[in-house]
Amino acid sequence: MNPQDEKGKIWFSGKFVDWKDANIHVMSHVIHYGSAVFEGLRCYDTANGPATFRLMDHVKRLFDSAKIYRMQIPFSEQEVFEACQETVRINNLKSAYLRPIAFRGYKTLGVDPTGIPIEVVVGALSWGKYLGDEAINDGVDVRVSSWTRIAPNTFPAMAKCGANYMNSQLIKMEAMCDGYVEGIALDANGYVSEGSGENIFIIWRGKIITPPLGASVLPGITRDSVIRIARDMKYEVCEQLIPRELLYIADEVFFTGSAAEVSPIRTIDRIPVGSGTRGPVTEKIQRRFFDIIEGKVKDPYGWLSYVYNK
Ligand code: PPE
Repeated sequence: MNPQDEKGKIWFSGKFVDWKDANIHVMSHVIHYGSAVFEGLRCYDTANGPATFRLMDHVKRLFDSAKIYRMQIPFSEQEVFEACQETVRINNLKSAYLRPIAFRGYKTLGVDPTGIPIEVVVGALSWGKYLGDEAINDGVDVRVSSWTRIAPNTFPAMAKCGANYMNSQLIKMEAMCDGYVEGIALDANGYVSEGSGENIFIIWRGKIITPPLGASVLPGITRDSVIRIARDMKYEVCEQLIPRELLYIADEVFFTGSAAEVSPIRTIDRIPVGSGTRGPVTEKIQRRFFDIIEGKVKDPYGWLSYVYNK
């Protein structure tokens, strides 16, 4: 953890506590069964002060994830929204990565979660470039994972659940051990799914393609942002199954995510993607995305929520 972050305050089920006091018991349900749903989003330092990116969409996805797991969050969407904005304010942050999480807390063990209290926490971290400082401009080297993404009707991919990230850890560690930055997982049918913590897009013959929700992907909020930006830039965008080999012959490939933002991929399994550097369409979409989130151009989508209501 960053020592500066450790001086901050964390919103813990309705009140702010010091970082060191934001603790739970080791016999909490979440520790044993991974029973948490969470979000990750960024707050950007704009000309009008700090602004969270698509905060209400993240809050809604948190509540959707909880609903899938029959978890009753004891706060309203508006209260969680405000808790996130207030976490930025109370810690006097300009930019941050926010981590709202709801989990089954301490009462009894045993899989049956009946009666176990749901805790909700919002913490703020300073998080730099997710895939390395050079990633945004130069692109990253990735492999296709030998691990398959969580299969339909096992772990629901549309829920951003803590336990899903055991699968992500397998994908990420395998890639890193072999000298890659990230892995691309295929779905249970062998089609391209997503990275351990990112959605994926390819550009092929002038079309932008991303796997559909049925390919075990998280409905990424950055994914949705890029689809809307690209369509408004008059690109043809489709959600379509992607066979593995299309990764190798695509003109451009990039990842999207709150942490990864828009990160180009320059090689896959050591095969160069296109020219082996960031492609021109990726660069144009990146520029538009960063211009909006940093408040450099007018935000036509209403995606920024200014923390100080400017
Ligand atoms: N797929 C997965 C599996 C995933 O974890 C993320 C976000 C995405 C797609 C992109 O979703 P979105 O952030 O809404 O555009 N991964 C989060 C956590 C990463 C982590 O290491 O922790 C993130 O980017 O915040």
